[in-house]
Amino acid sequence: PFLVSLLTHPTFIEGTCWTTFIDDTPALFSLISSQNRAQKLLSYLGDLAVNGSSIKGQIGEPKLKDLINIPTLTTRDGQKIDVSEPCKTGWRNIIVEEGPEAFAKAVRANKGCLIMDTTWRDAHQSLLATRVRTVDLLNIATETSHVFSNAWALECWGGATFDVAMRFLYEDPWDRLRKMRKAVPNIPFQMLLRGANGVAYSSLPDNAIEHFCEQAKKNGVDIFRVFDALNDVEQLEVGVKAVLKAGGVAEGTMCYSGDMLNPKKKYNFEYYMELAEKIVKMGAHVLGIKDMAGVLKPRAATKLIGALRAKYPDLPIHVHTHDSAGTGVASMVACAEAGADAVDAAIDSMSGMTSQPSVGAILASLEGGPCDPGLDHHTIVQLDNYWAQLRLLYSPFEAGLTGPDPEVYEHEIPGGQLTNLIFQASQQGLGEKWALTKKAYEQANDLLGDIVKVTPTSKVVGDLAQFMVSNNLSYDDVLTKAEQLDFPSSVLEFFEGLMGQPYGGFPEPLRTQALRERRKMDKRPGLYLEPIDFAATKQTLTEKYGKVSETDLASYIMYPKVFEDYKKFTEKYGDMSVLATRYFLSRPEIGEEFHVELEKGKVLILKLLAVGPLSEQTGQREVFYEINGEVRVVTIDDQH
Ligand code: 3PY
Ligand code: ZN
Repeated sequence: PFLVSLLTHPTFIEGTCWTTFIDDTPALFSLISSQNRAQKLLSYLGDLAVNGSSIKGQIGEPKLKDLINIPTLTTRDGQKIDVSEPCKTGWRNIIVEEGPEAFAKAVRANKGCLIMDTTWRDAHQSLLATRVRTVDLLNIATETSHVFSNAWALECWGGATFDVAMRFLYEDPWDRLRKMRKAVPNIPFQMLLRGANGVAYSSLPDNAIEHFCEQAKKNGVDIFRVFDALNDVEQLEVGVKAVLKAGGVAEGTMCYSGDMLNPKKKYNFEYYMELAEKIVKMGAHVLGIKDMAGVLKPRAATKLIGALRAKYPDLPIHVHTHDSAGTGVASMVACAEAGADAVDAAIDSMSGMTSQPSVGAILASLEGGPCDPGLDHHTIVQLDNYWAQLRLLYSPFEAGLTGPDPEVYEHEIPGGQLTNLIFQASQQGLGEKWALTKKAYEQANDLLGDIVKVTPTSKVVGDLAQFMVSNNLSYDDVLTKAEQLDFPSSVLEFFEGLMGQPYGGFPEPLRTQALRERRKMDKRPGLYLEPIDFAATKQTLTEKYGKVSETDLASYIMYPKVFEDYKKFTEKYGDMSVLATRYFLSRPEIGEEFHVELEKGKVLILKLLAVGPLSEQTGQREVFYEINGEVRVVTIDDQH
């Protein structure tokens, strides 16, 4: 492409080009680079046209064949809301201007119960396998800054979004964060941090967590919900301390498990009150209660939140739930009435079942009362029009949930995992086995000592359950044959202590019998891990990839292999974030015209002309695209 650009450049053709030409003509490089980018994009589109989507987890084609219409926002009296600029008012101003303590104080002084909208993170993690792409968040970002200007926060980062962005969407999660931040300057951004695991699945050295939080804060995160999947306070503290050091709002969080009002259950009222005290002592600005499976029933919520409210009058309390059983609205209303400062909800089209309860339903329940969240459902409905279309666009990632699952009180499977397991069961045609899997999950949890289940410990229980179903093992079989069984690696890692220490200790003799010669760590894993040598790691990456940013470094430390695969992908195909989701997931019709803006002002007009016949000799096909009026051909290996 360089030679072609050079030889066809007017100055070169006119013959006035001498030695300084290349230096004096930066446009040439930009031309070369956009030609390169167009070529890479064409390779992706060609591959999609021949082989179909390679996006993991995608089944079939999007139901929405058009681009999503962006709704026009109007006030209740029909006035058009100006969204040419992001909204400037919101709770974030207090965090930015006065800091986390002032934010906590202002929230406590606020009369109503605020809402955190989880649509940009947990809702799509729980319903659409975390597949919502940056472009689709940005397309509605300015509107969101207006509609949710009085929200506690948008939960928009962390959890599985970090891994999935690179692994399946070929996007840089940091780039997403920066772009969202620019479009929404007024609403706090909240992320989910898995304590000493960061956004990964097992512990990292403490200095990796510190570096990560510092970068997250710098790039746009305001509030960090920090939890540990076993409620192991030492593991949790690593995250809380890192957030405090980075200057973020630390939401120290306990995971709610079981049924506090049932005297037969392991985690009782006293357990949670003692845990809360430890979290407060860490210096958290906010106390989070994370009901990842949606098992916090309304009466338990009233008792727990009421007691915490009375004990900590100055501490903001923020509650998270999932609507798996269908009690999410009732529970969040109970929390609000018992004194919670904020509860989580998702926009209506992205709510319910394994996601968060519907924001519209919570608003209707609290409207006009002392806990009124101060959001206008009239404009939320208009925004929701976007999400209703988006759900059709992402239909290939739907798990096919059909109704609530009150059995969640028995199996306690967290929202996101429940969706995944249902999806897997339906893919394998295991209607009957699904009931077995749920039962096995319950038994696996008992075998492991009735642990708190959320990423990554929920995977341990899920893996053991699937292992039991596929090997036809009963609860007793696992106990009696433990010394001979090849347990899944996640189970062994849990037993080793790589995910921290469970409350009440590990189950014995199962732990020892399963581990055999493997190590046992009885202190937090970070104490055994070598600190990261940032300079050396950066050097290695720079040698490999050229320029490496601090956020690239943080991505690599969190997910070395995923980061390197992502780099390889973008070297081959370029930056996918410029491509609308409809064309990222499925090929256009022959002759259908669409646009891609490579960078500001550099728009490609594309049209798929034809897919050629299969060459018997090479196993390849030629794909013909028109790009800005010129025919281009790309040769693709046919994988069928
Ligand atoms: C995560 O860790 O990704 C979760 O959403 C836990 O609920
Ligand atoms: Zn959740």
